[in-house]
Parts: sequence; C-alpha cells; structure tokens
Amino acid sequence: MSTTWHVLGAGSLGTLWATRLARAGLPVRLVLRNDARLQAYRNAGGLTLVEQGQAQCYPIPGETADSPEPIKRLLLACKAYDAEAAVSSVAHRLGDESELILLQNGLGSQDAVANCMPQARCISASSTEGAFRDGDWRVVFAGHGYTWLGDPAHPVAPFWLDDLAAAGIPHAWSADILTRLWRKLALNCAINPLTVLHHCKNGGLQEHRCEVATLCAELTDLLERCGQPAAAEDLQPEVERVIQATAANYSSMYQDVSNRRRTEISYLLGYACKVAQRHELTVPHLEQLRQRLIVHLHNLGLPSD
Ligand code: NAD
Ligand code: KPL
Repeated sequence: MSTTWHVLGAGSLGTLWATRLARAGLPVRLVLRNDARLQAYRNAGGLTLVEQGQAQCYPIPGETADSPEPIKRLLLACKAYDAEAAVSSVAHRLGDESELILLQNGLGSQDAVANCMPQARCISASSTEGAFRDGDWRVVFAGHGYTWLGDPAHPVAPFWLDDLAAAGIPHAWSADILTRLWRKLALNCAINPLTVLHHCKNGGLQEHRCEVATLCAELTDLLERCGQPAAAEDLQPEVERVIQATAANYSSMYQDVSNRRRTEISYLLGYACKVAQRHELTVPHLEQLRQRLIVHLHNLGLPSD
C-alpha cells in the first residue's frame, strides 16, 4: 500500500502536484486551513487542472489541519512566509518517520521549518514549473519545467521518487540542492525587484544592463563569500540569458505586486542582504535595491516583509 501524499497548500503548485499524483492512482489528501475552506472545497467537488485549454476535475479527498491522523509524507506547497505556521498547524500529526517536501522559493523558510520540526526529514525543492490560479480550486498549468529535490543533511534519495515518475512530474534528485536554491535566489534577486521598480517585463531590463551587471557582481561576491562558489559561476551571463529567454514574461514578483499579493521579498533579496551582513560583506546596491523595493511596496499599501 502506497504512502498517502498529504498536500498542504491548495494553490498553484500544490494543485499541480496533487492532481498529477491523483491521476496516476496514488493516494492524495488535501490539508485545508479550517472547516469553512473544507466545506467550500467539498462544494466545488475537487481540484481542477487546466492543461492546454482542457479542464479536468479531480475529486481528491480533503481534511482540515487539525484532523488527528498521522502524516507520513507532507508536500508543503504554500508561500515561503506561510511555511512555518502551516507546518506548525499539523505538528501534532508529524513524527520521527515523517518526511516534508518543501516547495518554497528562496531561502530561509526551509531552515525555519526544519528548526521547528527537528524530528522530521526535510527535503527542499526548487522548481521551474509554472502554474497560476484562475479561480478557486482551479489552476492553469502554464509552463513545463523541472523540479530538483535534495536533502542537505542526508544525501540518499527517497524511494518515493518513483511516485513522481509515475505521475509524470519531471524531477531529479540533487546532491547540491543548496547550490540550486542559491542560484535561483540570485537570478530572482537580479531580475524580479528591478522589473517591479521599472514597471516592465523581464525583457525591459535589456534597457538597464549596467544596473543588472552591478547587482550580478555583488551577488557573485556574496555567493563566493558564503560558500556557494558553484552558484556564483557565470551568474551574469546566465541572468542575461534568462532575461532574453523570458523577455515577454512578467516576473513572479511583478505579478504578485500587480495582483496586490504579498511578495516573498524577505526570502529573496531580504535573505541575500541578511546573509551578506552576517558575513560582514558590504553589498550597497543590493541593500539600496531592497530599500527602494520596501518603499515602493509601502507606497502601494502592500506588506514589505
Ligand atoms: P499559492 O499562493 O498559489 O498557493 C499557496 C496556497 O497555500 C494557498 O492556497 C494558501 O491558501 C495555502 N496556505 C497557506 N497557508 C496555509 C495553511 N496554514 N493551511 C492551509 N493552506 C495554506 O502559491 P504558489 O504559487 O503555489 O507558490 C508556492 C511556492 O512555490 C512559493 O514559494 C512560490 O514562489 C513557489 N513557486 C511557484 C511557482 C508557480 O508557478 N506558481 C513556480 C515555482 C515556484
Ligand atoms: O523565476 C523567475 C521569476 O519570475 O520568479 C524568473 C523567470 C527566473 C525571473 O527571475
């Protein structure tokens, strides 16, 4: 009998994973915040995934966080700023044998979760898949990508990667997941805040090459200083390549701001500046960018943490 995948966070990525796992015949349960959300979910009849214009509803069973049944495998698919509270809401259901798969972007939330759940194995993930919600309990699969998973404390791959293969979730086990998370964080720091401040698509940063290059130089120093030289390698050319390849897209932070959603700034640029300070490295342009972004968010009436 397969172990149940408990999915906490029925948003974009949570739905993308839950529906593909369920479609492969694997046991999945959605963990919802409270009775009102559970009732709303039951009324909707399931989670809907839209792929290539085709919508398919999957009647995945739901439950609330305070349900008493133990959780052996938890996919945590909320935003980085919600991760610690979300895991705490199911703490009474986690034990020594529990495994948590952390789908959060950026850095900082993984350590926060691991510190409050020392008994559980925490596996971090870094994903380039893209999805967005176009209604309650309804998600559009917007961009094919790849997910790397890894556990810095324990390099052996878990056997349940077979479930991901069966579900058609492109993935690989990574012995250097921290490098991958840092590299993605650096790309996001060099691109996303500038798209918000210049109010442009990623391609609009081709008009701001010097500003991007200055940030890349500071990010490279930071990655080298904090023991991530592989994540620093050729950062600037990769940032330029990503800007070109995604020229027509709005960055995820731009989309958060334009939809008046809280950003993950504290787990991206905020985290980079905090680590630089811890290593006594001055990163004046990153710090100034962080301050400008905070003022911008504040002026829009959005949270700046
Ligand atoms: P989302 O906002 O669409 O979904 C998060 C869900 O978690 C929401 O439904 C929210 O209500 C739920 N949630 C939060 N706290 C909860 C709690 N305590 N109990 C129950 N539910 C709770 O977010 P997303 O876009 O799926 O992003 C998740 C993470 O994945 C983020 O860190 C994001 O940066 C990263 N990511 C997203 C994408 C994407 O295309 N959406 C791609 C790569 C990485
Ligand atoms: O991941 C991204 C995002 O928008 O969050 C890219 C496309 C790499 C831009 O930083």
